[in-house]
Amino acid sequence: MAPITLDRFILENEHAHPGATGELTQLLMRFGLAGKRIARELALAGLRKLHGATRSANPSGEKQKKLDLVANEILLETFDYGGLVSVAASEEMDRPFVYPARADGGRYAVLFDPMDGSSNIDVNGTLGSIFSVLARSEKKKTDLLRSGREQVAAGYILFGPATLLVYTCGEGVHLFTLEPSIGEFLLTVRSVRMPDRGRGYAVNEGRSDGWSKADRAFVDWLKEQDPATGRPYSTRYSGSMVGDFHRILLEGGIYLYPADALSGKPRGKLRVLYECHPLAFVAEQAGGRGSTGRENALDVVPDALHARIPFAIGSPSEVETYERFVGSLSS
Ligand code: AFP
Repeated sequence: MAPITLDRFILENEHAHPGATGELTQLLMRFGLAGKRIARELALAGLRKLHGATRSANPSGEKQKKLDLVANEILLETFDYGGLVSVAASEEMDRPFVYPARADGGRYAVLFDPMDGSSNIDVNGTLGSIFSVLARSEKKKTDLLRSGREQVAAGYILFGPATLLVYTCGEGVHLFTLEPSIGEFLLTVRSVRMPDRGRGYAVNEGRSDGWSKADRAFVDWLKEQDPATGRPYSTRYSGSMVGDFHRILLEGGIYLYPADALSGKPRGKLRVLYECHPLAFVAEQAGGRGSTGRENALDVVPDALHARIPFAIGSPSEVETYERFVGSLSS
């Protein structure tokens, strides 16, 4: 049977919705194009001396790598024609970028973390690009402080031994693998399901002195010897949430980035709009959950463009247990 390309899959799904205008279809196909361009830049970066940091910092004060900016530029360029998108916001930019308007204006807003896990760039580790798509607000183009439930699509591109594209439009999660010799993403898993529970957890435990009592107690619980409940869990932490989340999507388990009172991250590190909302949408569509510990991450309405939250994501069993720890041990 002929392989199913990303473009064909998306087009066929569009045909299943008679009222569709085709714009969201085109937009999703463009993320595929951006993914291929970023994958090429990553493959050649070492040879072109494009590793390393710039002198600039992002809006959260983190040093930007050269490839953070290259990936950001590629994603911005990807939507600068065709009038699909009216505004883009990114972890790497202070303010939303408003595209020059067509008469009727693009119907969508895109938000992205162009290079997730950038500390992995210089060591050839796993990286990702995360994206979220909202219908443009009728009130104000740049109104992006909205609930994660308003996302119409979200996903990520994972740059590992293979380049993968995983997305949801609210009708399941689909996984594609880039076939480099033909330059196409091919359907690899239709309707991915996350296991109800797993055997692994991902967290930067070196920071545990700054965590709450509940966070420490939960991770200690994961490490206890109790074969009857599948414990102890194994740690797998890569420095790229996309990489860690992808493992959990396929194998189950939990990823956490708690609030850290000692490292200047009292609300955690992860940004609501570029990281938490899109991955929580993917998780939920695959049967998993994203949570702050106190509420479903998709219900969070950020109070600022670069707002952060403590974040846990993964199988329903582990996320529920985590919420129980937070509920019972928090003051
Ligand atoms: P960057 O995209 O700024 O590199 O951050 C990556 C990330 O948001 C997430 O992907 C990682 O799991 C986490 O940060 C790593 O942060 P620590 O180095 O503090 O563990």
